[in-house]
Amino acid sequence: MPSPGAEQIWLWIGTALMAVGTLAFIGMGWGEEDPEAQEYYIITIFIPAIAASAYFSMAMGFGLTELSVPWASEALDIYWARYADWLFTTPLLLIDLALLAGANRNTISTLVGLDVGMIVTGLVGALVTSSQTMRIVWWGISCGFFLALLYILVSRLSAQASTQPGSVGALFSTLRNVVILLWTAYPIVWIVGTEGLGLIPLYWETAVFMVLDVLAKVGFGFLLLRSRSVLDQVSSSTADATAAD
Ligand code: RET
Repeated sequence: MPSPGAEQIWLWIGTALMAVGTLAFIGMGWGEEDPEAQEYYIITIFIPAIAASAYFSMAMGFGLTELSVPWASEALDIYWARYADWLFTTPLLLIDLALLAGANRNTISTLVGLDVGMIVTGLVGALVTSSQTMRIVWWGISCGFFLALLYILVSRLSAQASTQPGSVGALFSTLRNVVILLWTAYPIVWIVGTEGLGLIPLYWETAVFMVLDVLAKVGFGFLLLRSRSVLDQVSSSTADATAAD
């Protein structure tokens, strides 16, 4: 098993911050009795909990593989555990947003399907060793899924959110914008980092991914869960909608 290099420090910091985020969200949800609001806590607690495990595995060198590639003399260090983390956590983040928007099952399935497509094709890109061009082709395919996902976020999901009460709609818009901004950084870091063109070294790439992951998971979760009164409104509006059915 390859062992991590100097970038390990960022992986340990990531493990610690994700663990603190998990405990903080558990604390924030303690005593919540409303099952509709509990749903947000359950989803949002799992996000940093999964990431903490993934970061721990990467810090231990378990989530790391070394690929020998024909175009470079040195082996390529690939942290595949990132993709295992993202495969579960990015759909959970989208489900949080979709619940806030009051989205229907079809919209949720479309978002999750596109997201899984994005992560799995990104993983293929990270593992391909035939040529650097092929890696970039897979990056392009993954970006295609990502663009379709962004389109659904700004079109259908936003339209559905506009039917929610004012403060719920406002919280949705904030979180949607946070997602669009932070998530767009990932394909950029990937392509300039060691997976793609190798313009930035693994040490800095690991640092940037760690900061992005903490903001996109713990930052997002704080914005969502601190608004307990807003979450209560979503639940009452969902209850009204159910009653009206
Ligand atoms: C990859 C591969 C290259 C193309 C694209 C990617 C997108 C990744 C994204 C990841 C988001 C992760 C989050 C994690 C934790 O909170 C897979 C890098 C488009 C958008 C939000």
